[in-house]
Amino acid sequence: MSKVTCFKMAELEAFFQENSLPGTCTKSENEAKEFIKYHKDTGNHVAFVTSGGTKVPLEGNTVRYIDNFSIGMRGAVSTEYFLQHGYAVIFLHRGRSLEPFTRHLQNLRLLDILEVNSIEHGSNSSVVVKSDYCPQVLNVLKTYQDVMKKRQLLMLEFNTLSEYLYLLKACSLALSSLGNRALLYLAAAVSDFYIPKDKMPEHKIQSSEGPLQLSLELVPKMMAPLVMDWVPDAFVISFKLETDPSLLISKSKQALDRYQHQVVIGNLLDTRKREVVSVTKDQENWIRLTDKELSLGVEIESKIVSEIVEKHKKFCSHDCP
Ligand code: 9Z3
Repeated sequence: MSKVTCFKMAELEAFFQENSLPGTCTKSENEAKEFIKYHKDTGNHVAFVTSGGTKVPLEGNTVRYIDNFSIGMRGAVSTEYFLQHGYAVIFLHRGRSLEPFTRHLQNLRLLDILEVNSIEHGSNSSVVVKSDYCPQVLNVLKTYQDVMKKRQLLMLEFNTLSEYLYLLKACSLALSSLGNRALLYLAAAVSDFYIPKDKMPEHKIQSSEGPLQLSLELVPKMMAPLVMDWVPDAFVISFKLETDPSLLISKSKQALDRYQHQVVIGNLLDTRKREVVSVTKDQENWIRLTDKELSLGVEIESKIVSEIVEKHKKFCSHDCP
């Protein structure tokens, strides 16, 4: 292990020690371990998809926090396509961001689609979906139940940056037992800045103290330890987000060079739903939706995931000839 990697790991360890975690993280960690063990025994490929933005608290008793734009569409949609390709999926997502399957019902108000079904002369009544909405709900429900019956999907939540980093490490370490059958698809929008616990006020910041000056520290980079130490044999895809088109390719290549993982998917904030660039050590390949595909509702994630699955297959066959 290089000196730089050692240094980055020490930084990350210090971060974990400084930031205490809610008990829900250990529960999620145990669920992930059990899920991975089950799929290790059944011989399945497991995709670990991260999704949504991390929340960075400004106060110990948090009233205010820094957030970002991510709605978790990329991760939720990609999860459905990985499932269709036969992968078992751990979907680590920001609480209340988009989820696979329920995202199709996002435009419906729960209480508007239900009605009470009173049984004549009886005191029992039940709740049913109004007939107008039945086809839409039934379609989603059947696919979801089929996936859950096969134990193909595990949904875990994070809210803060520390929860995300803790679960990223815990799940990665557990996934390493799968060797090259593990695929990590890191689409979450992770903050680069945070306030360390010892520099954070315990209580709500008071406006009576005047204008607020914030000083944020850099979040320790987790890609180096992840690729080199936590899951050295896995197939790893990271995402690079930019707003300046002239930086997209160079920044994506830089990430690939620096961490030596398998794929960087580069995307621009404004065009992320219709084009991305997939960068590997020997090629860069634009993945785009045509106007026709867009109008037909084709999702770019269907193309991204197909390409990734092909690359993962090749990766596995090179490793085990
Ligand atoms: C992405 O680039 C994702 O594609 C988006 C998806 C967050 C743009 P939505 O959730 O958007 O569907 O609304 N994710 C990675 C973003 C990120 O934080 N990347 C870091 C960077 O660019 C590397 S970890 O430096």
